[in-house]
Amino acid sequence: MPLDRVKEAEGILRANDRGGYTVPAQGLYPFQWLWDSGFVALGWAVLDGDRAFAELETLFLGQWENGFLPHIVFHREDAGYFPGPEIWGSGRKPQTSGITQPPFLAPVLLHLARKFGEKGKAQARKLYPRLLALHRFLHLYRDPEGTGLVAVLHPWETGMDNSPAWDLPLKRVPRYPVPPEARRDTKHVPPEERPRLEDYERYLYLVSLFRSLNYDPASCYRESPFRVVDVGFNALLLFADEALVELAGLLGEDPSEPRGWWQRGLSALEALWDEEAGLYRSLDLFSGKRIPRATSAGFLPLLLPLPRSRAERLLTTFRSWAGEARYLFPSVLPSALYFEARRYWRGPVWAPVNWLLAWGLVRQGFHEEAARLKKDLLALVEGSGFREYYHPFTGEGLGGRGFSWTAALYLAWVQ
Ligand code: 2M8
Repeated sequence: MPLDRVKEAEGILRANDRGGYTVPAQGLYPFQWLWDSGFVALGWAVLDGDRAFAELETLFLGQWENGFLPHIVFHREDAGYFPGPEIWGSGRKPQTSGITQPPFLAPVLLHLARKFGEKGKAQARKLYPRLLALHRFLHLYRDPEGTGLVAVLHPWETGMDNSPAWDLPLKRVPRYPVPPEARRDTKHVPPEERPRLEDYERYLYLVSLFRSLNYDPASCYRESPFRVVDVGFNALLLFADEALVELAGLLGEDPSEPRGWWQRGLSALEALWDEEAGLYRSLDLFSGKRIPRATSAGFLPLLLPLPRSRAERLLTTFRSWAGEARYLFPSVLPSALYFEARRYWRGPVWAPVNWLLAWGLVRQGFHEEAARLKKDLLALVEGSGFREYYHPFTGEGLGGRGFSWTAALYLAWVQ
């Protein structure tokens, strides 16, 4: 791996470091994002263990008293992002958003605790109760009927904002007028690489609704016109529940509560399996139906223990996708009508997805495909720099530049 790219990756993390937290990209995303911080901590772990733990500790400064962890913590003011803290009006200090993101944090803490020995365990002990409180919040308030799977109430909570999987459920959400000039993202990035205005109008309707409910979790769940069991979010939550069980073992804590969530969730996940399509699909809780869209999130259950036949079926689907793209892994099946090669979560290749899928493929023993995901991501970075996402046919870099999670995962992968 080219040494200058390693240096560049390190330079990006240092340039995006705001002292205890890392912004995803200068200008475009000037605050701390939940799941970005998880990936970024893996990169910091290569350079500086204390800084890796600090990333998570600073994120948890934004945790609410009920265990909820917001998807953005606004540690400092910056007018460069919309919607900013004044729109969210969470009334918290530090100011935060009022929705969450995939809780990809316990696997990171487990990795850090193992990597940094006694010191790592001492740090993990401080964060463990906070993580447990977050998971408890999610299993309680986002699964009030105890089905084993949790709901997301906003497309931003999935981390895959304008995924085609949300097109149909989002139709139930009214449009809230957003003057095009209010958006800041399209000033940093060409509009054809970002979500459409119509999507933003629905995103903002949900924000105004949750704000009017004072972010009360039970009311938000009840009132939200968008209520989806996202297969990606649930796979990552269950993977994180499993990591909590392992952390509990490492730290001498009682693992029974996370083990219960994990076991119940694993059997409930069966409802998301689509045998005919050979992949998992999200569930729209209003229609009660699985959402017929082929997205990369449907492969994330590879991170979980799966029966052999299921894992092999998923592998077959993976291979058929691989036959349709030059660079893996496209966020949407390229031959699908709703695929858009340059538009954000509707087609491009994303570093964290490659990294998570590779981890899952290794877990299932599919080393060759995991190696391909790594090879492709490294080739994209080496050819096009540390971008937010990449064109799956040409390898062109898209979206933000100097992107933290791409730099961090590159470091973690080449170390
Ligand atoms: C993107 O989402 C934010 C909203 O959270 C946005 O577009 O304004 C997504 O790619 C999300 O997954 C990511 O965490 C965030 C920061 O990188 O940007």
